Parts: sequence; structure tokens; C-alpha cells
Amino acid sequence: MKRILTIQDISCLGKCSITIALPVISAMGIETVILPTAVLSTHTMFKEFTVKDLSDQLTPITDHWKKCGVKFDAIYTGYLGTEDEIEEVKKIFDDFKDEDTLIFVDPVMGDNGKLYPAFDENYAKKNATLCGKADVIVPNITEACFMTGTEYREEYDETYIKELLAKLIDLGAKTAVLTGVSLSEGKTGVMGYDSEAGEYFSYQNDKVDALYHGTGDLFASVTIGAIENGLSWEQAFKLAADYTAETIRVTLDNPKKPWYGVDFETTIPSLVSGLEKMKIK
Ligand code: PXL
Repeated sequence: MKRILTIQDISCLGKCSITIALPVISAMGIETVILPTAVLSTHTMFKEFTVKDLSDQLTPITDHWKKCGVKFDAIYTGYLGTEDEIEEVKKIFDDFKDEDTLIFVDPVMGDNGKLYPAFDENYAKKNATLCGKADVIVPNITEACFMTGTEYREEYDETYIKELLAKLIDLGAKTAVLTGVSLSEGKTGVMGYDSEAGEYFSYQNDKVDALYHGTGDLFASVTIGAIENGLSWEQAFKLAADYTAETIRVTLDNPKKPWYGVDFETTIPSLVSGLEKMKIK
């Protein structure tokens, strides 16, 4: 069985980061090892929340793992929290990466042209250095703009996206994938550039008109889960984009939906069957 390490916070209530990555990647048949960077009572879109930083636990935990000789097929990082934590995570990459370990970074820090409340521009620049150590990065347009010092635009064309991808590759990542890219009216999806193959790829599906928390984490978790199941990048992004859109639709249909996250628990069975179908193809 493949084994992924995911490094991000635990938001106890809120359906994001580890409370999405752990159930989703496990359901995709992959052992999911977690390294929590902080414990929050809720995610940071609630009016108030508690935070207990766990930075001082990262080294003792990973030192123990080194003694156990554990290896990871992939390391997937999401919301991290502080600049110091990013430095710690870079060391963890150095300690655990061998030639078969895929480093997958989702530099979670903002959306819709703004950084989340806990972050500033220095944090964004630090996150850019983490992206520089990755095989694959999956920022949204906001995060990409903050990391590359690019003006954020609500309206753009493919040239703007390609320029952003080039700047992301300049940070040092081998493959850069922008999420939340809308290349035509009513559509949304991803566009990426694989610098080793010199190839662009993109996938667009119907835009669901709702902004939901945790959907970026869902997208990233499904993508890395699909890759570790042997799917191609194109298949993985299609599965992740379609599944995320379906989950938002199902959530919108639920009259008792929570405001703070999506009903991915309802759609996990269709993720698993969709994955199995793609593996057979
Ligand atoms: O879904 C990303 C995320 C993860 N963790 C925490 C967050 C957010 C987004 O706001 O606040 C704590």
C-alpha cells in the first residue's frame, strides 16, 4: 500500500485540512500519515477560534519516524500557519525525500484576491520558497499572485495564466498547476505546466456558483490520492475537479448544510467508484 504524509493543521470543527485529507486519501486506499502543525478549535473563517501551535512537536515526531525508518511515497502540505513552520517543513522535505518521493505543495493562504486573516506578504514570500522545493504545486490565482508579485485580476485570458505559470516555475517547482481558472463563461477548472515535458494541460468543467471552505483541500487531497493510485496528472485533475464540483452541488441541495464546509462525506462513495473506473481504463 502506498503511504502519504500530509502536513497541515487540524481544525477540529470546520471540514478542512487534515479532517478532509485523512478520510479522503484513506478512502482512496492509501495509508495517510498526519503531521499536525497546529490545533485550532475551528478554521479561521469563524469569527473566533483558538490556536495551539505545534511547531515544537515537528522535530521530535519526525526524529522518531527517522528511527523507525519510515518512508513516504508522497509528502503533501497544505495550510501551515507561520514562517517558522515553513522552514521546519523544508527540513522535513530534505530529511524524507528520496528519488521516489513526490513533493506536492498546496500553498494555502488566500482566495479572491486576499490573504486569509492570519497571513501577510512576508508569509506569501516564504511560501514561495517552499514551492521552490516541490515537484508539483497547486496554488489558486490569488496565492500565485502573492507569491510572484503579480497583479491579481478578476478578468483574464490564457496569456495571463501562462505568464503566471511561468513565474511559478521560476520559483523552482517542476510542475505548476493553477486552480480556479476560468477560461470561458460558466466554466472553471485548472491549467498547469509541466516544465520537464514542456507541456501545458488544462481541464474545465461547469462552474458551480458557490464559494465553499475546504474545497481547495478536497481538490488537492483527491489529486494526490489519484496520482498515488497510478492515474496520470490529466486523469487526476479531472477526477478531482469533477468530484469537487459534484460535492458542492450535493451540499447546495442539502437544506441543512453547514455554512462552514462541504458534505464530502456524502460523496465519498462516488469518489471511490469514479477512481476504480478510471483505474480500469
Ligand atoms: O481550507 C484551508 C484552511 C485550512 N486550515 C485553516 C484555515 C483554512 C482556510 O481558511 O483557516 C485553519
